[in-house]
Amino acid sequence: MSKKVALISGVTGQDGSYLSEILIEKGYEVHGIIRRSSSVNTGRIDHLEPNGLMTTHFGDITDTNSIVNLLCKIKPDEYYNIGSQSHVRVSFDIPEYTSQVTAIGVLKVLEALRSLGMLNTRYYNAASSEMFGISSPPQNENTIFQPQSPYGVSKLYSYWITKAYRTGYKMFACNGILFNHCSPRRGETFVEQKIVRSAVKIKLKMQDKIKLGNIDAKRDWGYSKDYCNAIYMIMQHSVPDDFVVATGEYFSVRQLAEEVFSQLGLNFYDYLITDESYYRPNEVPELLGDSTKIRTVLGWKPTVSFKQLIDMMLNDAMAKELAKIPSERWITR
Ligand code: NAP
Ligand code: G4F
Repeated sequence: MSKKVALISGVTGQDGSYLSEILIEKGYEVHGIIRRSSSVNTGRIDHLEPNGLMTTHFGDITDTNSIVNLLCKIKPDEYYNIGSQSHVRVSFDIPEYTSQVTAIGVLKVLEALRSLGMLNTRYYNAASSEMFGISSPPQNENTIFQPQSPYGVSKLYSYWITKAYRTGYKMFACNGILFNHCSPRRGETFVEQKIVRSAVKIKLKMQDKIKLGNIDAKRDWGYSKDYCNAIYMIMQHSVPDDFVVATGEYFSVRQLAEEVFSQLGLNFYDYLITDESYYRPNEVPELLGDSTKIRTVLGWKPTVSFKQLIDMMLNDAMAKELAKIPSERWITR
């Protein structure tokens, strides 16, 4: 039997790397779209492509021709579109660009599939809990969307356009409404990774303070690999549908920081500097997911708790920093 073929945009990111591993393990022929950058940014997938486990191609979801050419060449059975300008704070600085990538980029991929007649290619859209904005928690598939950022509004466009192509053209097009998720591979400018890496550097006397914005916002944090398994399950379902993916537990940024610093024997408040520049024009105060639907319909559940996640990220960050300094200067946890 021939291998199933998957194409992923956003493959160099946190989720792209875990999703690639999952698909490779399941026997897929995996292709990823990468963007040209002045410095190499394939660190998260360097264990895959050089070993012949996947193939990357230059492209961009805002560049229709590159998408059309890749679709014609690769003919994927499944297209995972997880490429995005994914930083909420930054979306206020570059709102137009964020919309071009995060909203219109999704339309371009869907329209490329439709106009090429590739209606049997299954399509996944990375929607986001940020779409719920200021709606009261807990949020599920029936909660009203009230996005507060250019990013959230763009994701809402991506969500609705995916549904419109599903109903209008009978495409297998689905949305994953994922709540915050992280891992040792999480980008350094998202708050949980910033706190973990900063706390480790403070412990090792390589940094003095940590500058943060609103530490009273609450988030429902899960483990990226668990969430990439959910993405795969959504795409294997018998019918295309939309699912919330979340742990059902939430914590404030303050609680997260207290826990991280205390695991290193430090008092968070001795090092905190509040920096207005990290505040957002609009905040999303509380995100807490109700993932009953995916648990019931697909049998998905998270495997890593909040504390285990922090531990995993701390161990990784500590190992990386220690690798940079001579062993006689190690002061560990
Ligand atoms: P990430 O680490 O920031 O990765 C984003 C990926 O998108 C990168 O590979 C990036 O490529 C790529 N990308 C950006 N612009 C692109 C473009 N124009 N064309 C093609 N690719 C482009 O994000 P993540 O945490 O893995 O998240 C994956 C997806 O889920 C994103 O759509 C994000 O918005 C969404 N999401 C994430 C979370 C979360 O908590 N992690 C929650 C809900 C939804 P470069 O490496 O070249 O920049
Ligand atoms: O880590 P964050 O930047 O994540 P945010 O805004 O929740 O967005 C993430 O989750 C979304 C799903 O809900 C994804 F769609 C999106 O792609 C991304 O992965 O900020 C979390 C909270 C915010 O309330 C923010 O105001 O932390 C607060 N915060 C406080 N100080 C900070 C900082 N956030 C960042 N990034 N940096 C700070 O210094």
